[in-house]
Amino acid sequence: IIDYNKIKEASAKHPKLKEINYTYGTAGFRMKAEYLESVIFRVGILAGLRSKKLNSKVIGIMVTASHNPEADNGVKLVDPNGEMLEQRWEGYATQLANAQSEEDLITVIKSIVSQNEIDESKNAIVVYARDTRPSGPKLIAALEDGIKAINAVGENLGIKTTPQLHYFTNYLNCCEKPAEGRYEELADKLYYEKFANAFYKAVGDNQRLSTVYIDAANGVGAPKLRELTEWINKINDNIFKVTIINDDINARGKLNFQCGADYVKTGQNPPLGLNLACEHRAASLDGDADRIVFYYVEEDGTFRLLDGDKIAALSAGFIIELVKTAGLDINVGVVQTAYANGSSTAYLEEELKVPVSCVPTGVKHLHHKAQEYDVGVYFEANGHGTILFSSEARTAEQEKAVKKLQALSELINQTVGDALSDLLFVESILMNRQWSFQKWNSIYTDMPNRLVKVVVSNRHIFKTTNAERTLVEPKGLQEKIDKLVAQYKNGRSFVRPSGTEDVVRVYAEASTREDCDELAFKVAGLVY
Ligand code: NG1
Ligand code: ZN
Repeated sequence: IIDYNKIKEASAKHPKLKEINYTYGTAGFRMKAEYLESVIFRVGILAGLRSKKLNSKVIGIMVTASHNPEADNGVKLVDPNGEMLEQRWEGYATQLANAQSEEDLITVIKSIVSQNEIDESKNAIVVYARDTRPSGPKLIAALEDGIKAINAVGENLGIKTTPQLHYFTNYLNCCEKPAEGRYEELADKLYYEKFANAFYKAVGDNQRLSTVYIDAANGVGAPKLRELTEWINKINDNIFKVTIINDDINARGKLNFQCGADYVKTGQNPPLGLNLACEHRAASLDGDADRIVFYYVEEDGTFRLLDGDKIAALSAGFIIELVKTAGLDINVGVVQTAYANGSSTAYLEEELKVPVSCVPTGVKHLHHKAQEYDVGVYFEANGHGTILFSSEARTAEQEKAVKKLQALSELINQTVGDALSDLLFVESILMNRQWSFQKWNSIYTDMPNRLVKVVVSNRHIFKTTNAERTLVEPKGLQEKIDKLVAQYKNGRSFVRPSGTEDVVRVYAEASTREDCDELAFKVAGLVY
């Protein structure tokens, strides 16, 4: 039963900062860590309510701000199947976060209870984890106060990657629950065991590849990848070689600083601390290890990025080939956002002849769309994505190719984009194909592109349509952008407000680097 007085008293210890207006955005709540205490306390309450509503199913909570600076933090909820929180409940999260007083908070809780006909007497259970940010422990303490206030059972998983939390939440709702006190350890063990075994199956006896240098952004990916690699090496110490750099999770100020997937993708250059020789294969994770981008340098020093678009193209190409060999009647589709490089879309549609759809930014949009296919490949250009295999594809009975498909379906973390599982997935395809990074890169040539941030006084006046590729407001701006774009060969540009930062993003592509940079600069000038 819900004890409203207890909630009131507990809430008074985590008062809302009056002047701040919170929104549950693309990736939950995200901002400077010092503004988040009240929000996180209330997220604990919401998770309890959601668990009660879903008949005591386990709800997950992740405390992270991913690739954002170390001083930021954030929180998001994970539904029982390991997917992002249902959209209607995002609205409740926003309402709860913005209730000014303790009385308001109780009113919002009561309205959620009555709108959803929640049975207050149901048990509630939540699991939660955090990344390596220094603000994490304090925020976890506030979260625990919220969980206790609603009389939910909370299991602390300690430090985990975001995808581990998604994976384990799903696991707890379909498999046997561990004994009390064993959750934290099992969330690691089960994850390592599953992906190490699947990797072993997927690589078969193909010839091994060279070491991959991994920039772990000085975040949680470093210790987790190290342990995962140890598990793989226990099965066979010859199939997977990594050297982890930027693995300092204890030094202040290093997380995501001039390193990590976002830094490398946006800057189109290697991270701090990595001396890339031309024969080296390298990759960068982000601060919570759900994004990955690969890269190398040519003999003449040119930097080549193998981003989310290239991962999607590599995966779709291999899967389509397996499906054909097996003679399966399975539809494969790819989901992208407006940030996908124009050349990647052309390659998928014209060379691979696979249907491609474009949806708004944010993994939840891609995930939903990908569920419409038997095999749905989705990656954001920034390296966040995964592949969904429907159960038909998983049970089809056609020998070798099917077995390989089966192994691939086990190797990818289907609850959410996961840098560590994506790394193993890519490695296994490259090993099956015996492809170098150079060969992989050559499947299509990226159009020169640029992504810039523009700080504006109010980003909320920017409204988009057409999967965010067209501005409807401010009036007249899109026409001006169109005019500029028309002046450049293969020009493409669009503008949208960020869902995670207080900026507007401008993206541009054109046939030459000079044209592309000029176009981005000019469009940014229109926005500013
Ligand atoms: P916003 O800030 O809404 O552009 C960014 C990324 C998204 C997604 C979220 C969540 C870009 C251009 N945008 O969103 O793709 O990953 O963060 O982390 O990369
Ligand atoms: Zn991330």
